[in-house]
Amino acid sequence: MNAPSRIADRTADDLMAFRIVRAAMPVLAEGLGAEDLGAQSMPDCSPGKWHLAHTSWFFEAMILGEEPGYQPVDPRFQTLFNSYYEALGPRVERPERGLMTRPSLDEVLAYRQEIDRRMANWLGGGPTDPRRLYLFTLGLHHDQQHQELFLMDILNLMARSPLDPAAYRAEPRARPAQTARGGTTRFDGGLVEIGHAGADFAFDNEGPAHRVWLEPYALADDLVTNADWIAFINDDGYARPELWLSDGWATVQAEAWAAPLYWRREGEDWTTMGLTGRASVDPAAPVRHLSFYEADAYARWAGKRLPTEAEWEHAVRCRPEAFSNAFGEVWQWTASAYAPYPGFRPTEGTASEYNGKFMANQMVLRGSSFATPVGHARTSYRNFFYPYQRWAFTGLRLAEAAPAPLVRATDQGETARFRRDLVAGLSRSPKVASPKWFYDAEGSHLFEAITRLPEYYPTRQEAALLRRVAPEWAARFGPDAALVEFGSGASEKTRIVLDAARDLAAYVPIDISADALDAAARRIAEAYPALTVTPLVGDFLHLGALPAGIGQGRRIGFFPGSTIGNLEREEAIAFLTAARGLLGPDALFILGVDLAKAPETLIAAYDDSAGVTAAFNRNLLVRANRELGAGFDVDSFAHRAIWNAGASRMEMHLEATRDMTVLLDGRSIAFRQGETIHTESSRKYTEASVRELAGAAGWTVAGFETSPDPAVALALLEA
Ligand code: SAH
Ligand code: AVI
Repeated sequence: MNAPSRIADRTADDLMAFRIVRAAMPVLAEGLGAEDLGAQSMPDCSPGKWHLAHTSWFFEAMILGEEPGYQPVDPRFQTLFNSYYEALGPRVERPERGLMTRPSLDEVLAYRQEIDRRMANWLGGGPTDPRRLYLFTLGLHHDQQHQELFLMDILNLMARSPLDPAAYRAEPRARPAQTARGGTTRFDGGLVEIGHAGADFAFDNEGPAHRVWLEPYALADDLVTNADWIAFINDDGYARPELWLSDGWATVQAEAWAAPLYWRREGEDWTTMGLTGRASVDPAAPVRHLSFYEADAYARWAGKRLPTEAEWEHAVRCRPEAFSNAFGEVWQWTASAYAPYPGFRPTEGTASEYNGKFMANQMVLRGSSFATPVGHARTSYRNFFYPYQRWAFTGLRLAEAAPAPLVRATDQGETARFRRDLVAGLSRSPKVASPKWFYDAEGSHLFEAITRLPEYYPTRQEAALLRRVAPEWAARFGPDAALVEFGSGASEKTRIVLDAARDLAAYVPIDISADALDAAARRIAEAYPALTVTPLVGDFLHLGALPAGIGQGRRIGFFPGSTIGNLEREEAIAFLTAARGLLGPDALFILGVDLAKAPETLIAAYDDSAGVTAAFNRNLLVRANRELGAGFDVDSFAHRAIWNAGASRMEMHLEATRDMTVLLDGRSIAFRQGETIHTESSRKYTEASVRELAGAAGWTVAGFETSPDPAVALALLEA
């Protein structure tokens, strides 16, 4: 494509984005009268009419006004609609904005239209100056911020009226709130990166990306609810100075706070004011309209604390699916003061006043609210308010310190092994990588997501089969037995065995993925308090000794999930032989295998329609980029799932979609278009091939059970 047509495309996109963003605030104003839009309920709020005008003025002052010979729509608007830009001259101070009976609402709407017309012309000229284009995008995000302020301010105004008026028939929100999950998610912390990096738009205060140290912590999956808040009130939360920061307690006294803003006690019940008028407080809904002081006091009352902004960002970046309403319900107060990140540089020019000059005495909020326009917020987004302010759509999510991990996270040696192994595999022809490197924290989560896919039958089929055979097989374990699981992952199927063998003495999960192992071992220890749980992190192909203190009874090996199918034949035999040695002379071994079947069923299971297996496969490259500093362009590798009938195995490959050279450990590794990295084999067995494999490793097959189609099998082996 030539340069002019690229500019034309960008112009069309920008114009579309401009029209969409600019249409939103007038829609919010529809149905509200000129009186509603002219009044100001308190010094922190602005009249709706002012928001309509100021967001238009922003484009005029920042962009149009810089064009040579530009004639303002009305030069007097400069003073009326400047918010806080010292560089742009005098202005009407915020507490006085409600006095602007002139210009009228109609004149403001006409001003808005005229600015939109002039901006469309400006865009039509195909602007290319990067600084102005940045200011244009900033203007759109600024408009979106004011769309939310518009709603906050209208609500505050309506709440001042004894009539409890409804500003809207339905709450103006893009998406319904998400339902609660009920739990906390734990993070090891360590040295992590936060802040915005990359070419996408972000406000200056979100960067630069930088490293911070986090101690292990846990973050609540859900927001604090109204029911939680009522319990705090009923426990005299607003009357106990020991729960409050000194400034907070002074504010409680001075303002006579006894509940969140807008709450009113009606007999035994509470009502609150929302954009649809006054209504009963919904106990299940996240609590809104809190100051930082209240959020902090509540956290102390609950025996917890607020998360720091780095904890919040790291958690939501790593595990977005773990949290309900991280975005789109209420802004969440953090324990972090709003301060510049190391190396912060304000946007150059007038827009330098946008964020940086407010970096004192305010606290950071993360996420976004129901009133935040879709697409406006990000994981790195930093909202900020003074700690006493509570008219914004604010709430909280609790954090707490977490115990140190049971399992020490991946050591330096592991990274060195990954590097050595990957360099060796990619230096071969054809290129290969070991599937054991799939399983960093993200890879383990992706595998868990695979097990829930409709196409990936093995987990469901094997769990059902295990439920059927476990009682009979567990009867053979005998007293004081220990279950030793290889590649235990989330230890979900383990529960079926543990439930069938209630007198097991110990459980030894072994896995290469420290994060998955730690979380799983913790969950099992909590659910089975009488069981000794001793996790071992490491490669099950290099077995050491079993830990001490795991009982005197039989050792039961457990290797479900057809993970054996990921091993080459010689590896599988060596592994089964070593496991027999490890578990001792009267050991039993439960082995799960996937059986050969129609290629269509297999291919669907390894190339799912949601693309989860593709993400799992590509995660190997993502991990190599992060841990080894490799230079894979991940999007230039396509996921391939192939049935290799001769070897009776599914194969996963990553196929280069173009010729390229990738830097890894100081070497250049060349890829031709169409060349692949063979990342995984999943062997599919028959009863005969299982018997042959077990026999070659010195085991006797004492039982072989098959599930209904799509069929998998479980074998019970005796040493
Ligand atoms: N057993 C579970 C998980 C299977 S996924 C199930 O049946 O659903 C495979 C698991 O084996 C992952 O948790 C992975 O981290 C682990 N794993 C793969 N190769 C390994 C190796 N060489 N040593 C130890 N663990 C390994
Ligand atoms: C863990 N292993 C047995 C899985 C398998 O089926 O080979 C891993 C997997 N690969 C793609 N989907 C799932």
